[in-house]
Amino acid sequence: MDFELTDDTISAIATPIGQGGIGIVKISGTEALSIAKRIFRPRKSVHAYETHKLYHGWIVEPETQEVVDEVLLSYMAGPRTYTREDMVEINCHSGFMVLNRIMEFVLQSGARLAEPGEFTRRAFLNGRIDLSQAEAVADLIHSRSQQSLLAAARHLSGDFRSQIDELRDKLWQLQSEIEAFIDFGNDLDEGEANIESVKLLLTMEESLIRPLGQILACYETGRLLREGLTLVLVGKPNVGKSSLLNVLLGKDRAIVTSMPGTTRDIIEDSFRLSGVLIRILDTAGIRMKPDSIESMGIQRTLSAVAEADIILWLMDQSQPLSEEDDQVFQAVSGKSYMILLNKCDLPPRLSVEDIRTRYDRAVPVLRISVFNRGDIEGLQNFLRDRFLATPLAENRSALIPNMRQKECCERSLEALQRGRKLLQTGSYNELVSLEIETARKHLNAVLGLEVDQDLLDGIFSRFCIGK
Ligand SMILES: Nc1nc2c(ncn2[C@@H]2O[C@H](COP(=O)(O)OP(=O)(O)OP(=O)(O)O)[C@@H](O)[C@H]2O)c(=O)[nH]1
Ligand SMILES: [Mg+2]
Repeated sequence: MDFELTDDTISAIATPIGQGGIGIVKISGTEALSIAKRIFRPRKSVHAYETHKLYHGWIVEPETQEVVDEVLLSYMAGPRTYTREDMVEINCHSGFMVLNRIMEFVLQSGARLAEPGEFTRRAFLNGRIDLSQAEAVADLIHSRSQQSLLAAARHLSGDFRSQIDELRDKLWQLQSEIEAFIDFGNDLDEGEANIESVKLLLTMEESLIRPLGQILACYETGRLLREGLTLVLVGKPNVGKSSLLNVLLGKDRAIVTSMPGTTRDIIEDSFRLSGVLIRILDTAGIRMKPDSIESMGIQRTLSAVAEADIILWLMDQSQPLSEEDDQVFQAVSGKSYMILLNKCDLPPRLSVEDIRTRYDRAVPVLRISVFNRGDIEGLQNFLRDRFLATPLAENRSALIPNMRQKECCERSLEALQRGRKLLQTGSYNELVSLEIETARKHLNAVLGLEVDQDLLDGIFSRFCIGK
């Protein structure tokens, strides 16, 4: 790695600006303490600042010594700090004016305003954390669900790094075995050589290809936990879509009337189920001869269906099936959907059997009435079991790679698969070794051992200033 480590001292406001209780200004770098001394007047005079101690006092204008705020200042000498550099944190009163004035003094006294993520970037460049941990800091900040928070926290703890480190060790081992095989292979007779290459293939499969495959499998589910799921309500007009939206949200979000065609545009909101964010879209009812506004709404319904993770197709069990249901079927078929047979409090004119015969023998059908609390809880449990009770969601210990890490793992796996093919043909063992080398490079990139400056810029630009 040959990234330039700048040795200037950086500073930023680390808390959101607003009328909060406290605000924090962070300073990191060799000049941190001397800058702080220029603008801080301690309550009791301090002979020499001790590391990891808190000091009570005032921030003063460096020139005029005018008091700006009463603060607590902490001094932490490197390397036992977030960035591994000397750090000072000023806990002051929050508020736009106060924070900005303190920041101004710090900059006047010789610090530079930090770029977004620069503190974490320094932690990475100084070797305190690897890239997967640095990314976890950003993920932690951006987490929208409890699971993704947990996943990010586990990355931050370095568990993912140990998993990748283990694979890197195994790759080393495999590579040296393959090189030995290349060097001494000619001394072996054909039978021995075969046994040797089968052994290598097995090691490759068991200790590398399979575990990498498992990491990749975690990605998809991880993405859902990280970003949440999109649930779309569809059906012909008047079947109770907006009523269901309202009960799931626990508020009157959409207008409900007994007139078909009430909802004309997509209504979007979100709620949580088992800590996972569910984005819910209520749509315009699909019908045969819509007026022009309605048909625009129906177009939007179709695009919502296209981006859905879960489709709930509502039907009114007090009405027989109609051509309009056929149209809904056209919109959802080929997708993963389930049917809710609503209005079960009314006399039935439609059975589960009717639906299965007409559309899909295997589709899950749940009978509900939006007005019945128990039915709604039943639906929530059903959704939880079907979509959120994945081994990953339950097994909090699973590690979820982010997209960049997934791509590195994918490339590593591809190289291994090419290597396996070559090894099977038995003729180009030198090339196998090259592929293993490629696989190793990509695994290194997961941890940031081999990444370029642009990539780092991309990663750290996701951070906010002060992190
Ligand atoms: N009896 C009974 N009526 C229901 C039930 N669910 C909804 N309704 C009624 O059905 C009518 C239509 O409900 P909405 O929620 O507006 O239906 P929608 O599918 O959103 O209709 P559009 O927006 O026109 O497509 C309203 O009068 C609701 O009160 C139910 O489970 N039982
Ligand atoms: Mg509606």
